[in-house]
Amino acid sequence: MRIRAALSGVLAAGAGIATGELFAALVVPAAGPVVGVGGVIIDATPTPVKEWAVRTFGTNDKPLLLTGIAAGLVVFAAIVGVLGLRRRVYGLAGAALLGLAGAAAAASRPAAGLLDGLPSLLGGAVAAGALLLLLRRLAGFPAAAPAAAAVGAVEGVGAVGAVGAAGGVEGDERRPARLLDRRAFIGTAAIVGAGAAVAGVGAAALHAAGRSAADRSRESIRLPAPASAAPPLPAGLITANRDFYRVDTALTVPRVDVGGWRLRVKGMVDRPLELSFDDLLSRPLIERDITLNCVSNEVGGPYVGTARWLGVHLADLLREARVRPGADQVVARSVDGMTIGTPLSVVLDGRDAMLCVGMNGEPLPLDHGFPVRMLTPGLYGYAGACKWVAEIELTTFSSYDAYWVQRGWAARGPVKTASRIDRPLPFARPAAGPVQVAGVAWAQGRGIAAVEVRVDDGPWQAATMLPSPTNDTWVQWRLDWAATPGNHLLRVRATDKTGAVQTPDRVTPFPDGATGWHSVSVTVA
Ligand SMILES: Nc1nc2c(c(=O)[nH]1)N[C@H]1C(S)=C(S)[C@@H](COP(=O)(O)O)O[C@H]1N2
Ligand SMILES: [Mo]
Repeated sequence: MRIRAALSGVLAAGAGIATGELFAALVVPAAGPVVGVGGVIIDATPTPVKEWAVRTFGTNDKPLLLTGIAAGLVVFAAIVGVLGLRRRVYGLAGAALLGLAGAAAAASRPAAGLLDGLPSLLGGAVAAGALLLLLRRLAGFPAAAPAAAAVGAVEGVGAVGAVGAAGGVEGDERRPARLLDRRAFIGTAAIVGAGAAVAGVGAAALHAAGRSAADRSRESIRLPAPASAAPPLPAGLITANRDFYRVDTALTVPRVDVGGWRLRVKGMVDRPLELSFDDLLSRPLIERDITLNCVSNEVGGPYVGTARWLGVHLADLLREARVRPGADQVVARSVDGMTIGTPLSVVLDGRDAMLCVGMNGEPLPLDHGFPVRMLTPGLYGYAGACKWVAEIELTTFSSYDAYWVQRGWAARGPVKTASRIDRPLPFARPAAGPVQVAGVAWAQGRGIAAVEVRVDDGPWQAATMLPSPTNDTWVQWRLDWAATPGNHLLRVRATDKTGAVQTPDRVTPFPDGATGWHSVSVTVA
């Protein structure tokens, strides 16, 4: 009996959540209950735990979070089912709690609209109704049945045996009624389960359709040629879009229809602006090869890439908006409520801070901020590269902390000089003789002057650097090493064009970026 009550709880919760998701998909696509709760968890997760999750699970952190939420829900719903069997109000309270928690989560999202709580409230009501229905079926069961019900799959046999053992003639008399009750329960459970499945599949299909609508809107875009083109590309410099790292807090990628998209420039400006996507495309576009990296990247880590970006100069736009004296922070706000603050002085100092519409010859991929993202060469992504941007607000650092700053990260995020060994791989076993050691080094804005490699405790040897188009682009480097048998430790360090040598001091990414030399150990046969 308890197992059935638990199952009732899980089925009812499933039906409620699926209905909520379906309603959300139809009416307020960004406000699904699961994503709302997940978003709240992501935002509330303490920075060290977030760091650990990104380090341990990489881009799988989001599927894992969703799996965790699902597992927690199953346990909660099962308990509510069992309690609800004892007293209906417990069941109702459980369903209400689920609905209200989901609604509160959705309504508290930074980009929430008025209707965002509705899907969860509706879901809570459906869960309550389904639970009452299922529990009513169970109520028809005789009190002595727990042992029989617990037998589960083989209950046809087990139940009769158990009842026979428990009560002889009396058991035999109950059997027909119990079989009917059982059938009624299974029938109701099947209907609730099937309803949940249909609603869930429907919600997923609608989301997929929404995604493909965004894809279509993206595919319809023809990017104009740049007014200021980037120089020809050295081979191997660019990271392909599909290989470009992705770091963001978005559980579902925002799907923006360019037709309705507007960019507002507001706050401490004399002339607030509102621009459509076409307005942006009709401005002179610049094309630049810029390396972007994440402040969360560990020494030697993967969260760095270089792309050929197309977009408009942000400084030009700000000059048109006439920034008022006193403003010192540019806060970009995304369609999903992320805020990223960039020093105004950095945007205006002549570097190519831009609003990007293109990445490697295509409109921005959805994952990388379609239709428009900000990019500030020389700053970590969290401090200058807002994706899915909807608003640019001029304000001050003293009056506003952006999302990551509220969580303890440094308010200004200049990139630190870094270098990485990509070949040989850690613990590789190359043959003795010539081995090519190769990798990348970056110090956007300053540029890289030299890269050196050291084998064990030997001298630092200058690596060869391939041509790199600008100081905002990483350099690719190589060194031919005459490998001798045995275990060896390879280390790399870079020197930027101000003459500063990359520091060996190891610090963690939090709060303003990792430092230290990357090393790789290999065994030469
Ligand atoms: N809207 C939004 N923009 C965002 C983020 C985010 O979570 N949401 N993450 C930032 C961070 S921390 C980084 S490192 C870059 C990563 O950009 P990418 O995913 O295109 O590589 O995006 C930045 N822009
Ligand atoms: Mo980042």
